[in-house]
Amino acid sequence: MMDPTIAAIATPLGAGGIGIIRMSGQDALSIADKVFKSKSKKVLQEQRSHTIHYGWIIDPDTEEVIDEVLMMLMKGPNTYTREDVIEINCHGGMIVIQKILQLLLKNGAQLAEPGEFTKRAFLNGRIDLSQAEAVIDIINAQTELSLQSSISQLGGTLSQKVKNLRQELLEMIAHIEASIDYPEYDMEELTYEMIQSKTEMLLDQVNDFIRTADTGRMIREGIQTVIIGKPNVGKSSLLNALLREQRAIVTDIPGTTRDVLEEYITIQGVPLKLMDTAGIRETADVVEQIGVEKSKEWMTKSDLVLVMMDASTKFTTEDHEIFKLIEGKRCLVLINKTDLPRKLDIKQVFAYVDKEQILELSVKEGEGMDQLENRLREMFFAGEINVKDDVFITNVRHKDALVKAKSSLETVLETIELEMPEDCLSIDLQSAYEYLGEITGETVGESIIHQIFSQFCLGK
Ligand SMILES: Nc1nc2c(ncn2[C@@H]2O[C@H](COP(=O)(O)OP(=O)(O)OP(=O)(O)O)[C@@H](O)[C@H]2O)c(=O)[nH]1
Ligand SMILES: [Mg+2]
Repeated sequence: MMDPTIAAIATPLGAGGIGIIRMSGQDALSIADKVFKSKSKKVLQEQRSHTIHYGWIIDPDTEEVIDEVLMMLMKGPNTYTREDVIEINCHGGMIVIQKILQLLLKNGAQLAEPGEFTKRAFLNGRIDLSQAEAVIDIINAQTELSLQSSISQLGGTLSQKVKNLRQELLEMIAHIEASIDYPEYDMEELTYEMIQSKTEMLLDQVNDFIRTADTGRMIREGIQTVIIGKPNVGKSSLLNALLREQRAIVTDIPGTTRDVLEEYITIQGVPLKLMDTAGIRETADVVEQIGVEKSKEWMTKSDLVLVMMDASTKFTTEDHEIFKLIEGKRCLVLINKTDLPRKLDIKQVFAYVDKEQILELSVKEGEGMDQLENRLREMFFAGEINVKDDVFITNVRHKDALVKAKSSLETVLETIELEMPEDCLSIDLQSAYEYLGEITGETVGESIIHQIFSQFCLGK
């Protein structure tokens, strides 16, 4: 049985210059012919693929002219879904677009589910699952880097690497199986040492992948950056200055910020998820106390801590507490309010961090802000993030699959250590092979596929 022909609105709802309705399936052209009258009386089904036709959408039952349109005609298999595809470019009004869609549905199309066009591209073998996921990521990309990495994933860079790994596993499994099943054949013997070294090599590659996941997450979600410090040092002022808007409340009353504020910004191409927190101090105020606890909690979860200090006040036990909290975290110390007379003894800061980690600034005067931005860029960009050529694991599902494959490969190595029989090896090699297949979708269940595509928007 063939799949039904599906249709959906592909452009966002609301008024716009142009609206696009998309239709895919074996009846796409014949349905289009029912509702379309070309200026030169052309029959779409007889036209060449990848051509555009001018005319009107007319309800065949009532002869009502609904809109003046351009019809894009694409015959399978060289289309997004590999099926025949029609895209109707009409005027971008809510009512017009809806009316055309309704007309297609009345004439034999079915309303597409979210992501169904891309799902067909996957099921018809044009793209694999990781590429389909890249399509969602491109649509949802919040940062330039995230977009670049998704485009590269759509191009198949990740798929290719995973395929290579799986191919090597498959060859190994086949070799082991063959030597068990047909011992009489004179094959090159696969020794335990050979299996071991090959497995170690594959494990290394899997581990390399897993290691990119942290950077991948930062590319996708932004680098989690928390501003912490004593009350009143200027944390909220810094957030506002970086955002270039008055997002957080700033007053000269210590303890102004009670809750964690979260904002996404891109600084010189570096995506940051920036968090302003409540100033850390001992307090009897219950609300503030909760805020302080939250500050500490976020701090431990962050990729980068910006510790802010006030140059016009002395180093206190609270600062000492804060430096103890951030031990082992990637951090920058920002000494603010350099426009005021200095009371802070910088030597006390040297006790906790290196000189290179300290920046002096005045948020109020805008001094040192450029240096801060350059510094952030250097920290994350020192030529190391090259999303176009390198593969980064940006998807949690992919990371989970890799972690499972890793553990199977580790079991293989343990089995070799214990000198267990060869067929035991093959079981775990097999599961590593299958886990990796989850990334590209070769070994993934219906429900996961359904779940992935349900995250799509309509018409994609
Ligand atoms: N002189 C001077 N004042 C500043 C500077 N940066 C911030 N301030 C002032 O310091 C006071 C506190 O600023 P906030 O940004 O609210 O400080 P905070 O660290 O968020 O304070 P809490 O939310 O209470 O923890 C405000 O009056 C700011 O205008 C600076 O560079 N120089
Ligand atoms: Mg504040």
